[in-house]
Parts: sequence; structure tokens; C-alpha cells
Amino acid sequence: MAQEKWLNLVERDASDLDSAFRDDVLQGLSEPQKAVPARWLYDDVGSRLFEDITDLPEYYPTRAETEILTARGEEFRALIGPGRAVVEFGSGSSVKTPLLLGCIDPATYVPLDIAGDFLRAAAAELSAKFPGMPVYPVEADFMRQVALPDEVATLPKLGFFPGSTIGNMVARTAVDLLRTMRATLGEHSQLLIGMDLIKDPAVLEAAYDDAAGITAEFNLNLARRINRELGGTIPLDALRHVARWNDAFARIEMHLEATRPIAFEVARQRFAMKKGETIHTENSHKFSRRSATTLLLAGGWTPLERWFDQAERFSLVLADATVPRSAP
Ligand code: AVI
Repeated sequence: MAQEKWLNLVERDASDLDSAFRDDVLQGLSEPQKAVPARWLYDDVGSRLFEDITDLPEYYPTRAETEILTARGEEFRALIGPGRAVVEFGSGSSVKTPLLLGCIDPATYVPLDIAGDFLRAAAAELSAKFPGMPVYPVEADFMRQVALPDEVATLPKLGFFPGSTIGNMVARTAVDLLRTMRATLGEHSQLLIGMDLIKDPAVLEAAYDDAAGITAEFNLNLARRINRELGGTIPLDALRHVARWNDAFARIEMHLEATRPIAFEVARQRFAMKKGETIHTENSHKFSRRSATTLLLAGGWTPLERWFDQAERFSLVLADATVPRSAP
């Protein structure tokens, strides 16, 4: 399904990106369950809307993870130790990353991101906050193994992947990414990863369908983007944002649902949707302690410790690349 191609971005220049977007949309709209990979939600407008989402009263993950990072610094310091190269998958958040760097006394910071502009801005901000710490930004697609700068070759590594972005991937893609991270970081590395927890579906559905309608805007922006960039004629007034808990797969799904029968074109191809038919636009998987452990082990990481916010909504897991000796 097209959804499984989440973030699988290898193309670098704008025309390649345009055709990757067009191919994903045309293929996704041709499937029996229409679906567009979630990475296309994040154009400039979508990225700004996502920033707004992280401040919403209903959207707890960012606050919960920040709470853990603020409260558990001493424990991170004890288990991770000083002198590591912190390799962040994504260009980093101006709040979360300094909290981590401030408590573990790292040797260097290496943000990895495919979006060069965000990467350079985040790296400059971090350098200003930690003047004595070398920062080596790497413009790369972290879904593939990345060659880290020579300067960090001999340092022990800590991978940092906050936000529960791992939950936006189906299990197969998530396992591939965890294995790729292990290959990027090397044998004796550690990984600190945010993993959102299964909870009352009403709380989850509110987090992805807020009263102010920002998440709805974020989702509808995808249709707007298709119209703008691919010559689409999708009638936006006939689509509504839906966020629903899929218990079998332990995930929140975002969809765009047709409120009446519609017909439209994208890149000169014709499509139709019946009333009630949806375009699946995002998965956000939630984890139990056991499912998180299974996923990490499948990806080559052994959980060492996990921390929760006070309300136990969100977890940060520290895992080690060392595979324990046990029966096969
Ligand atoms: C980026 N990612 C971890 C967010 C999430 O919670 O799954 C994306 C998001 N989609 C709607 N709200 C937030």
C-alpha cells in the first residue's frame, strides 16, 4: 500500500520531488483504499501547521516527552554517560534537543535531515546554545544508512529519535528504519527513542481531531497541495477530516472523507469518490510496553530503561545495540 512508503525519500532535487509526489498521489488514488503517504503532509504550510499542533491542548505527546526530558536528566546522564556523539534523526527541536544535550555532556552533535534549510537553521541555533560543542550537520535521508563525518568515527554514539515519529510507519518500515539506524550508528551505540502509548481512544481521537480544527487544516492541506502542485480539481468543501482509532492495528488513522459523491482530476487523470469513501493520509501507531520491546528487538535494539511522564501517556526508551546472548 502506498502508505508504507512513508518518508522513503531518496530524491534530492525539486523536479525529482515533484515527480515522486505525482507518482505517489496517482498510484495512491488508484488503490481500492485510496491512500497518500504521510510524508507529503509536510510542505512548508504543513510543517508550520504541525508546529501549531504541538502546542494544542489536546496534543499531549510533545509536552509529555518534554516533561520526561526535563525530569530525568540525572538518569540519562548516569546511563548514557558523557563524551558521546549525539546523532539526531531529523533536524531537531529547539526545545527537546537542548534538554538532552544539556544533561549528558556530549562530545559532538550530528543532526541528520534531508531538508537542508531546516538542518542548517537548527544546527546554527544549537551551536549558539552550546558554543564549546562541535556540530556536524549531515544532509541525508536517514531511511538509508548514512556515512557519519570522520570527526565522530571513533566516538561512541547515541541516536536520538524523539516525537514517536517511529509510530508513523507500519511495522515493516519501522523495523527497516531501526536496523538502518543501527547500521548508521555502529555496534556499541545506544538509541533514545520516543514511543507514544496506547490509551483511551477518546483521548487519542481528540489529540488528532482538536477543537480548534488545526489538525483538520493539516490534513486538508494535503488536498490543497495536490490541487496546487498537480493541477488537481479536488472539491475541498466536499472533504472532511477524520481521525479514528484502529484497535486491531493499535493506531490512529487520519483520513479525508468525501461528504458527497465527487469526481475530480489530478495530473489529467480522473478519479471519483463515493459519499463516505476516504483517502487514508496518516497512521500514528501507539505502543504497549511489550509491543515497544518487540519492535525494538526486531530492529536490533535491546531496551535498557524506559521513562514515562507523570500521567503515563508517553515513553522514552533507551536501547542498546548490543544483542543479549540467548537461545536463537
Ligand atoms: C510527526 N508525528 C509524530 C505526528 C504524530 O503524532 O503522529 C504527526 C501528527 N499528525 C497529526 N497530528 C500529529
